[in-house]
Amino acid sequence: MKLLETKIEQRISNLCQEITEIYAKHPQQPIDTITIKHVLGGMRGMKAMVCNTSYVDPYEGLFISGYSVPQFEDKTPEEIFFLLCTGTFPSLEEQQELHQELQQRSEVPSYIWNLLRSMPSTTHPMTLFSMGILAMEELSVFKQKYLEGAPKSDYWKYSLEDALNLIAKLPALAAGVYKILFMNGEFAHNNLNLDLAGKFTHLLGVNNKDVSFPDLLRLYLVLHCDHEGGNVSAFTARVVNSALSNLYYSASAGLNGLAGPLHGLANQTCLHFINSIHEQLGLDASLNDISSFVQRTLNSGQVIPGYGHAVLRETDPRFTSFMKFGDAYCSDSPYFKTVKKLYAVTPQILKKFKGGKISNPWPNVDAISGSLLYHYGITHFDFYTVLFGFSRILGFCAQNIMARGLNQPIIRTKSITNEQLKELVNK
Ligand code: NMX
Ligand code: MLT
Repeated sequence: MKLLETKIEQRISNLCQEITEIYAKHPQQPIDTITIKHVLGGMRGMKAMVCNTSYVDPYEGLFISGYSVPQFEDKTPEEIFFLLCTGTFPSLEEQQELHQELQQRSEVPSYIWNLLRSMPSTTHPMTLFSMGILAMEELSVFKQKYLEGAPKSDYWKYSLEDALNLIAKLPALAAGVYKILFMNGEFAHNNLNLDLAGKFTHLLGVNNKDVSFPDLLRLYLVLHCDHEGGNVSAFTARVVNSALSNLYYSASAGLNGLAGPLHGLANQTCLHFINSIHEQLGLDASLNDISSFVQRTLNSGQVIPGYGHAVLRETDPRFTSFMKFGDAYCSDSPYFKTVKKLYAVTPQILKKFKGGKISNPWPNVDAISGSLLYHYGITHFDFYTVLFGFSRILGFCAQNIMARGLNQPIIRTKSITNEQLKELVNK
């Protein structure tokens, strides 16, 4: 892992130098004014942490080290992990080294399978996925080295070790969850010399020989990898890791946040939503009928899954990227067609709903991703968030390697009581 480690070391050194200078000269420079609206409104938009792996622009969406979605959508998850960690795409030699490292670390311990198989068959796939990762905490190199008294300056190296061990096991773990819950529970060989997405496609065992299927899974794992530091799952993973809880604890915690319907679970909810449209209006519903369906859903007090965002104020470029893929390979799919019809009518309805109180009427990544998976035969909707989580672990790992490298302290904010708020406003 020498090449990757050297690049990360250089990046950490550069970032540390920048931060040290900024901090030395401007420790009291205000970044934001914290208002009551921030404190009561989920801290929306409040700039409160540094994250160098990626950035989300409200109108242009995700950037990884300056690269926009169309500039990295054709890469592999391995290249993206390298980019998140180092700020540069890997050379061929660096790619080969990373591939070898992941290849050697891919075996999931057998006790994990026993644990997951012992759970009720009705357990949600995200629960099994998160449990599997948590239960591998036993393997943490960081934990061991910390107990042995490793110096702080080396923490990031042991986080990198944990990250590679964890990421290497994700194809087998995620596919294992799928097989235990939805198939006969028999596993394929895990020692194939394939990239993460290729291995995952093979292990999943979905009977689909379409050559574009691994490409979809590759794209899926690339597009969900990171979304800066403040989203629920990444932030949770950061908070947990800041206590020096190792990456297994931190990734498992992050996944538990991703499992909420306002966050990653929205991809599952979207497919239920489309199914309801198909059940009630048929596969060929008109735009008018779909508009009325959306309006009825809003009137009944429910959210339209896959629409809206805490930061974005335009169509999510990850949605657009999937749309291009769907147009190329899935144009006959009834699910994909309904996604497009929803896109044609929903933003205009959301703009007008309750006097325009919805900040972003445009679709996010979850509005479309599941319709493509369904087309290729992954028809168990409740598995979709596991795929999101698999990808997002790349971001959790990169963010926390960086946080340890920059020696970021334990995260601990300050809360305030109603009494104190009253005192403040009555002053
Ligand atoms: N459908 C109906 N109402 C909505 C929607 C929507 N898609 N989006 C926002 N609102 C409502 C929201 O519930 C809130 O209502 P109230 O004041 O009654 O509580 C109001 O509009 C203002 O919220 P916003 O400021 O627009 O959004 P916020 O930043 O609080 O929340 C989401 C962002 C993403 C949680 C919200 O847009 C939502 O619930 N969307 C649907 C679920 C979804 O697609 N989540 C996935 C997000 C992406 N991801 O992958 O994680
Ligand atoms: C994400 O990818 O994490 C979601 O779009 C949610 C967010 O950024 O808040």
